[in-house]
Amino acid sequence: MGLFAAVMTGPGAGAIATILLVGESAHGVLSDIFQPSGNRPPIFQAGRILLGHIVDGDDTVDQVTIGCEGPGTFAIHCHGNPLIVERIMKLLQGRGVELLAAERLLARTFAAEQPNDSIAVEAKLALAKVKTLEGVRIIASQMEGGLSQKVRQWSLEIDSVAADEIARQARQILRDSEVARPIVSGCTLALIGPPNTGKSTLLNALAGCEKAIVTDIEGTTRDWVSCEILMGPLAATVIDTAGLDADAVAAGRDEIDPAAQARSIEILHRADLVLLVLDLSRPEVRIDPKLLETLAGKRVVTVLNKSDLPPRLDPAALPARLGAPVRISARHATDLDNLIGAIGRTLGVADFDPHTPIAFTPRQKALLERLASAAAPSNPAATIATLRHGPVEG
Ligand SMILES: Nc1nc2c(ncn2[C@@H]2O[C@H](COP(=O)(O)OP(=O)(O)OP(=O)(O)O)[C@@H](O)[C@H]2O)c(=O)[nH]1
Ligand SMILES: [Mg+2]
Repeated sequence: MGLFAAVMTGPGAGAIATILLVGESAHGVLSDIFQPSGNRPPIFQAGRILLGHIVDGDDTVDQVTIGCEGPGTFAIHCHGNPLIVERIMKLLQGRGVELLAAERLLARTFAAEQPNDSIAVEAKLALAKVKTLEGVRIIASQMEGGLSQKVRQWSLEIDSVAADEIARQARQILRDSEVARPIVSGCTLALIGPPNTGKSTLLNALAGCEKAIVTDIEGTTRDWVSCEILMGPLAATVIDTAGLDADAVAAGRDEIDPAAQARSIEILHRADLVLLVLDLSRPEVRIDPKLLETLAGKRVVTVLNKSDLPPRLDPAALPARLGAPVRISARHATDLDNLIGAIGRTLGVADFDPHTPIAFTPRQKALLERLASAAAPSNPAATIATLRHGPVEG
């Protein structure tokens, strides 16, 4: 193994920054550029923390602490000014250290620690990017159990289990991965509906701040506004869109911008789930039949807003395919928990068992798709071995 370093802390200024230096001869490099406090020679022994200065010849670069994390692994904690960090990195580079992105260095070190379990390595790398605490639980459980355990089991039983059975299990894992995706990586929810039903008010209520402009004028929202919101176990990017009003567009009414409406439809297509927001206080339902067709292939939660006003809409008059609606008052933030519960149920994330095997990287997904495919080779052993030991993309 060579000598590698990466900045492990995020970009920009901070109180401290951490540079990880890895390699068998890393202590030799440090002996060159690190002057310990107290003028005693440093002992680079695993478990020790050293205080001193990084020096460039006679020039002092910064006061640092160095954590000796293991043989050949050192965490240099310096001050978080990016100029200081860059200078230390250049000093290391000048001594033959290869500079890497943090993720690549971690991928290498994790793979060296666990050369026989690529899934565990991928889980360690993925943990830094998971969007929710529930998602952390799911990914952490894949290291020993979950997908890692399932692939170990397949390797052991490869001679006694039919390829068809492995294909069936792989298809189930891919389905479960889709259910877990909103918890692990987040999902997109689109607020769609006729003008003035309270879509922007609902975005603000869910976000807990005034993200979108609210007025009683139809067509207030023209461009979309989005906000990242944690909702129970899932992380959602909620997108508020311009109200959809086909009649107004057909009549050329100026307040409803056709371009804004086209964008709303585009967002609807891309969303994992649509919140169809209707006004409970108005007798008529202004849903364009074309919109209903578009919604047919989507997961939809119908929201009857303005429940604080006398109800004038008959829910029985709603098209059956819209399912059971949820009543809320976005203005008063009433019954939002019911709405979040309905979203969770529609996405299937409520009560997701964190130990369920899931694919959480494109590499795993591609290999599982190969196992799941009807055209898979009759002996899936090679694909299973690649899942278990194949190179990790860092
Ligand atoms: N009484 C009551 N009024 C509400 C509620 N939610 C929204 N409103 C009002 O309804 C009007 C329209 O609200 P918006 O949030 O701008 O509606 P919108 O669907 O975003 O409208 P467009 O952007 O034009 O499509 C405003 O006057 C809001 O204050 C509610 O729960 N109860
Ligand atoms: Mg709006």
